[in-house]
Parts: sequence; C-alpha cells; structure tokens
Amino acid sequence: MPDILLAFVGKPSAGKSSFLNAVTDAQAKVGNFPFTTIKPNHGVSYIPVDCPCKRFGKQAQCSPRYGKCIDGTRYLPIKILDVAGLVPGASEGQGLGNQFLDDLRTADALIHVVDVSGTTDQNGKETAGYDPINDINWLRSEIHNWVFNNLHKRWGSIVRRHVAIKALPAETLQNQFSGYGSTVSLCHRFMEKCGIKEALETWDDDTLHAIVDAFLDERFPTVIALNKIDLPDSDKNIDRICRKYDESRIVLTSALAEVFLRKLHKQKFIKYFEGTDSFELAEDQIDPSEEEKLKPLDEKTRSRLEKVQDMVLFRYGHTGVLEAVKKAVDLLGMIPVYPVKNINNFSSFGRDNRVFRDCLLVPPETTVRDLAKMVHPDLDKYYLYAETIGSIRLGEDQIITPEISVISFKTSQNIGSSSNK
Ligand SMILES: Nc1nc2c(ncn2[C@@H]2O[C@H](COP(=O)(O)OP(=O)(O)O)[C@@H](O)[C@H]2O)c(=O)[nH]1
Ligand SMILES: [Mg+2]
Repeated sequence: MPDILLAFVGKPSAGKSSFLNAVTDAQAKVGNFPFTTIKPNHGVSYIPVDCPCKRFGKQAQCSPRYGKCIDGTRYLPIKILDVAGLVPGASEGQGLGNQFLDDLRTADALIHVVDVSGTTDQNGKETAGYDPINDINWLRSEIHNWVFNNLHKRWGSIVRRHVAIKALPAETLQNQFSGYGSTVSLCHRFMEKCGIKEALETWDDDTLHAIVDAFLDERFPTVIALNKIDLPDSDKNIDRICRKYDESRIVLTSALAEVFLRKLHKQKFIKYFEGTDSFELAEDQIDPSEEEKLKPLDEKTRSRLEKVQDMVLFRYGHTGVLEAVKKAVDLLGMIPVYPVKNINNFSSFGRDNRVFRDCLLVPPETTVRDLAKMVHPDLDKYYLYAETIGSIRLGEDQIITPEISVISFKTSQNIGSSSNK
C-alpha cells in the first residue's frame, strides 16, 4: 500500500507538536494501521471517507483491516511527521537545516503551521504585533533557495552534459531533483504547466527560479494552517492573509483547543464529537449508562471551555485540525479504492471473507493494472481481467476514478494468501 506522509512544517513555537498531538493522540481508539516504522516525531491520523458499504447496506458486515468503519464512514490511517528545526537561514546551513531538509524529502504534502496571532517573532520568541505573512513567504523561500542553490551551483556542468547526450529537459531536471523525491512523470507534468519552450542551454536565472517554483508546486502541495485562532489578535491577520493568498489552501485552526477538548473527553468530563462544534456535558445527559456517565466540571475548566466555544467552535464551526489533514490529502488527489475478491458480496482476497476489508489510497492516473500490482504481485502475474459493480469489465489501462472504486480481479490461478503491502 502506498503510504501517504504529511509533514507539519513551520518556525519554532508555531504549534507543530501541538498539532501532531491534536490529530493523532486520542484517535488511537480508531484502530490499527499498516505502518511499521513510527518514530518519535511521527504519528498516525485517520481521515474520514465515504465507505461503499453504506451504498450496499453492508454497514454491519463491513470489516476493515486497518482503521475503522462507523456506519459507512471509513477512517483511513495517514502518516504524519512533525518536522522540527526549521529556523531562518536553514537553506544556508543554519540550525538544524539539513535534518529538516532530509525529513522533507520523505513528505508527500506539507501543512505549514503558522502562528497567526502575531505573538511570536520569526525565531519563535514571544513578541506582539508580528506580521505572520512574513512566515508564509519565508518558509517558501527557504525551501526555494535550498533547491535553487543546489541547481545553480552546478548549472554549467548540467548544461554541458544535457547538450552532449541530447537529453530532454525533463530528464535532465529529474537527474537533479530525484533526491527530493521527484519522478520523471512529475518533471514532465510541471514542465508542461510552466510552459517554458526555450532550449535548456539558453535558460537564465529567472527561468531557473520559475522552474524551481513550478517544481515545488508540483512536488510539495502545501496547506497553510493559520493556527492559534483562539487568540484575540488573530482576527485582523486572518482577514489580511485570506485576501492575499489562495483561500482554497488555507485552514483556520486551534491546535490547543483540540488538545484541550480531547483531553476533557478522555477524562470523561465531556463527550466531544471530533471535527464538529459540539460536545455534551454531565448536565446534558439523560439517564446515561454507568460507563457513559460524565463527571461534573469545576468552575475554572468550565470557563476555559466556554472560551473555546466562543473563540473557536461557535465562530469557525470546529477546531480545524482534522480539516487541515483532509485538505492536504485532497490536494494530492488520492482516490480510495476497495479491491474485493467477489464483486457481488464484497468479500476479500485470501482466506478470511471479510467485507470491504481492504482500502487503498491511490494517486491520480493509477490504472487498473497498476492497482493489481499494488494489491498483490500474483494478481499481476496471473492477471486475466478486472470488473467493477454490476460485473462491468474494466480495461487494464483504464484510469481508476471514484465511480469504479470497487474492483475485483480475475486471475488464471488461485491467489493463496493475500497482502496489500
Ligand atoms: N493559544 C494557542 N496556543 C497554541 C496553539 N497551538 C499551540 N499553542 C502554544 O504554542 C506554544 C508552542 O507550541 P508547540 O506545539 O510546542 O510549537 P512547535 O515548536 O511548532 O512544535 C505552546 O505553548 C502551545 O501551547 C493554539 O492553537 N492556540
Ligand atoms: Mg515542537
């Protein structure tokens, strides 16, 4: 299964660690996950998607291998990384720059956590009236400079080789960008988008900057999480930033509020419904079972809770943290697909007949045959054909879309044990 890794990036004290706690901690209850390496700065979050079990009235039988399905909403595990150590000057080798940049290579998409309250300066020190727009521009230029400088200092020899072997621009660029987790098709895509037609040997510095920009847009889709919206100074900054940047990439968040709500939930003071603006208190409960019974709040906690309601939940509808994770996955265009053994009863490959056991998030442009390879090498080896709901046959080169997300493979031999790794 192709793992997705989202990286939280941002200056010190923006709220990255709080964010990681907010989206990973309490969700352990949601179930298991397929990832073997969970390092200290890693976590697992679960994003909700519509599960096909609901369409077919199979909610009661639905039995995911990873994550969980609650009445037709399926929670898929996503890996998260807290990338600490980015400080101004990182691309020039300041601070923990290199470790940061190494971590970045492994990420599929970024969530830039920005302290929108303006109460911390560019180094994360307490201040007042700092303009968070600086941070948004700074992070981008830090990554840009890192990539640009590496390209620029070798440009002479890159051009000579390019001319000597008569390579395509995308091939030459891929040689330079592979270390950042690029691929040939990604290079073709961003070259297409930036529309540069001149021969590579004529490119000047401005062209190289444009190339690096186009590469970064394609390689590191970024959600901007404007964090600390619970603080009074945030409002005016939020307005300005939303007017200046692409709003479809901005999410308003309060990591602290989410951590607080989840903590009270865990301690049974409230029943908090993640991703919503609502929770229950002891006095709201009518005849709860002993297990569900909530504890009464003390005055101090109650007033803090009311503040979170006023400043965050009532104003914005939720704390936004889960929205940020969902938006980052959306930017990647990943499609959830459900390989099944039997297209009529949705049982799974292998010996257990669990309904809709497997779900994979596949990248855009994945074909039916690509999926077969991802699910099991033997499916590819003994491949006959694939079909979707209603026993409709699919071509092996057909691109997978949400409309054909339930897929069964027919093979020339029985596939024994199964795996989706
Ligand atoms: N008011 C407020 N404070 C926050 C929020 N998120 C984090 N903080 C605080 O900001 C400080 C730095 O947070 P931390 O998660 O350690 O930042 P990191 O350095 O980016 O990992 C801590 O004191 C947090 O409690 C938030 O949404 N609202
Ligand atoms: Mg931290």
